[in-house]
Amino acid sequence: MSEELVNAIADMKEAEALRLAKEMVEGGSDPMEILGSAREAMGIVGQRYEEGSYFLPELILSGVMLNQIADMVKPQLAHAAEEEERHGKILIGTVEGDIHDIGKDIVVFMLDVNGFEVLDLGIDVPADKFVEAIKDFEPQVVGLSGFLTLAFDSMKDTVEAIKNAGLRDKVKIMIGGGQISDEIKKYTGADAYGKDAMAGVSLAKQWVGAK
Ligand code: B12
Repeated sequence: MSEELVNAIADMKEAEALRLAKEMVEGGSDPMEILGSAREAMGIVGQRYEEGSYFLPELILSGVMLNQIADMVKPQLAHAAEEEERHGKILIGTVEGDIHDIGKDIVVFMLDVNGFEVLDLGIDVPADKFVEAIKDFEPQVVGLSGFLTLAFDSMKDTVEAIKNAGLRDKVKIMIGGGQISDEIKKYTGADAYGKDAMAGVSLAKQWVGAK
C-alpha cells in the first residue's frame, strides 16, 4: 500500500492523489495495489463521516477521486482479458434505494477482465427489474450490490422476487458491498457473500465451472 496515496485521498488532496496515482501507474506499480490504497482511504473517509468531521461533500469528492483512479488503472488490468473466451453470464446491479456504485463498478470490471459476459443494470434497481432481466439475459449468476443498511431488505426482497418468479434454481446469487457479511447472506437468502471483487470472481468461476 502507498501510505502517501492513502493519506492524499483521505485528506481530500485531489490533485496530489491523482498525481501520485499517475506516477504509480507509469512507474509500473501493481494496479491492484493502487486500488487497494484507494479502498483503504475510502474506509478512512467513511470513518471521518461517521465521526462527524466529514460531511456529504467529502463523500462525493472521495467518490470522484476513486473513479478517476480506477479509470487510470483499468487499461493496465484490461490487457489480460482481450481475446479470451467468455466463461458465462452475470447479471449485476445495486439494489433498490441504494445509489452506491463505485464498489459494484470494480466488481463489474474485474468480472469482465476475468472473462465473463456482464450485464450491469446500474443503481437503485427494483426487484422486478432483476426478474425481467434474468428472463431475457439468462445469466448463471446474479450479483446484488449495496452499501446502505436499507439494502439488506432490498436484497432480501430481490431474492424473494426471483424465487416467486420460479427462477431461483436457475441462478446462483452473490451479494456484496460495504456492510454486507455472512449474517446478511443468511438474512437475504442469497447463496454467497463476496467481500471484494476478486471474491466475486472466484465465486462466479466456481459456479460456472471455469478455471
Ligand atoms: C463514496 C460514498 C458515497 C458516494 C457514492 C458515490 C458512488 N457513485 O458510489 C455518495 C456521496 C453519493 C454517497 C451517498 C450516500 N451515502 Co455513502 N458512502 C460512500 C463511502 C465513503 C465509500 C463507499 C465506496 O464507494 N467505497 C469504495 C468501494 C471500493 O468499497 P468496497 O467495499 O471496498 O467495495 C468492494 C466490496 O464492497 C465488494 N462489492 C461491492 N459490491 C459487490 C457486489 C457483489 C456481488 C460482490 C461479490 C462484491 C461486491 O467489491 C468491491 C470492490 O472490491 C462509504 C463509506 C465506506 N467506508 O464504505 C459511505 C457510506 C456507504 N454512505 C453512507 C451514507 C449514510 C450515505 C447517504 C445516505 C448520505 C446522505 N445523507 O445522503 C447517501 C446515500 C444515498 C443512497 N440512496 O444510496 C453510509 C451508510 C450507512 C448505513 N448504515 O447505511 C456510509 C457507510 C458512510 C458512513 N460511515 O456513515 N456515499
